[in-house]
Amino acid sequence: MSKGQMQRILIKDLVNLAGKKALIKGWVKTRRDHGKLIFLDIRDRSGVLQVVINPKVSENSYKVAQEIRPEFALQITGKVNKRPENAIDKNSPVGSIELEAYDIVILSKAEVLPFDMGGKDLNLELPTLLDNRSLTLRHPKVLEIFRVQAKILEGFRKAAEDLECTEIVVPTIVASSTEGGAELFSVDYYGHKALLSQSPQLYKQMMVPIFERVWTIAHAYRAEPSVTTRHLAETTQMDCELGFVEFEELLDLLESTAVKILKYVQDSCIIEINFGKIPRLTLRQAQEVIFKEFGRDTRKEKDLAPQDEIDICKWAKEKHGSDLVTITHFPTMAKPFYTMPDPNDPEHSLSYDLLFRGVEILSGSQRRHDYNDLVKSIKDRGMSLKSFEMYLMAFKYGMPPEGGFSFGLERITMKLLNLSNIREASLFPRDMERIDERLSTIDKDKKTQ
Ligand code: AMO
Repeated sequence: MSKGQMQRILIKDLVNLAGKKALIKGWVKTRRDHGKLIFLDIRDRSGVLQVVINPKVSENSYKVAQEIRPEFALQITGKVNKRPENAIDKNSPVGSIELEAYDIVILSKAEVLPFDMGGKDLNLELPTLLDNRSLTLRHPKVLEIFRVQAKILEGFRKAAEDLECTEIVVPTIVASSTEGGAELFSVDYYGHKALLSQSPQLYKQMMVPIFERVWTIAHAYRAEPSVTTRHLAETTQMDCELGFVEFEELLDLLESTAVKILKYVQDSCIIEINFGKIPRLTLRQAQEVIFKEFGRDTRKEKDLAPQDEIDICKWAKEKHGSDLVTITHFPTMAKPFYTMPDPNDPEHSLSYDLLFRGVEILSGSQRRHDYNDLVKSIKDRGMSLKSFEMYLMAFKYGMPPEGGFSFGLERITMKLLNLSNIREASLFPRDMERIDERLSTIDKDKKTQ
């Protein structure tokens, strides 16, 4: 910055500067022409401010403004004025002031937008919203989703630090499946077959004898075979793994961690959450509730179906005033090989899911920590021991009783904001039909690159 040039002031900091001169930088959200006056709503990282361009104040600014369209990036110098009482925007923190422009510098031009972005809501169909993601993310309603998401990440990090977990970073190119199932993406790895990781699971477990308690935020890849409103092909998991901790304590810790994250978000954004005492039900008990309260007999099922999760959450809210409910003891054979069976009922496992407003947002378990038991479990599932040699080594040498859990970031975001589709809760969502561009429109050459 050359000597004598004014310093940029953020929009949020202008409120107390009425009568003073200020320089702001930002993007044009909307432009309105009223007779000889031009009004611009300018957005920077801190807020949105009305700027008035009056040819009587600055003829040059008025001339420059002629070509200004939405999304132009501008530097504007002007005088901060109090707005007349009847023009105060009560919904904006800077709604009591506006900037009267003396000088406008165009920092970057923008082409004519493909659709109107100036409205309070962005009324676009989901595919259009995603086709134009780098642009639609700029709309205040859309970017707010990711401000909330940033708070969830921050809240998780703080909660994990409170648990005295050490942060780790783990690979996503792996040799074996962790979660079982067929939902795997394969990668040509120098001529060898590798996979994209379904979860940081094996690495976080291997780190227990090193740090005792660890956390990570990791990408997880699931080749989901169908299109749903709550599955992504690439998702973000927020994981913890803790040594010398067993089932009951794990339940306490996962619930208190969830409450900490949600409270942290609630304190920084205006979101209402019901924090009654979180009810805990075994899968069987949950199925009984669904049978008794909702008249559907799911008692032979090995898991909760989407409608079951909705019903159980409805029950938890009505009977316990809680938006959260914990379900435990899923059938051992329906869970991954590392899940510890309940010693009192080995057909069922020391596993848990946390449901929030009708959707599972977390799952986890106490793990099998005995080497021989783990080997048997891998064999029982018809999996090859060869791909687990390094993992198993960690269990040969003093793995304590341990367990952990994993939150789905986009699921929490979706449910906190009552979004109808998880794709809205991912900056650049991947699904069966899309890697940024719709796959049907990517030509074949590009597909095989
Ligand atoms: P799980 O497979 O249940 O468990 O995943 C944990 C959490 O991640 C989220 N999630 C997803 N979100 C969007 N799209 C998907 N396709 C998707 N898959 C999972 C969910 C889910 O609750 N290793 C274990 C966790 C553990 O035991 O610690 C695991 O991955 O919110």
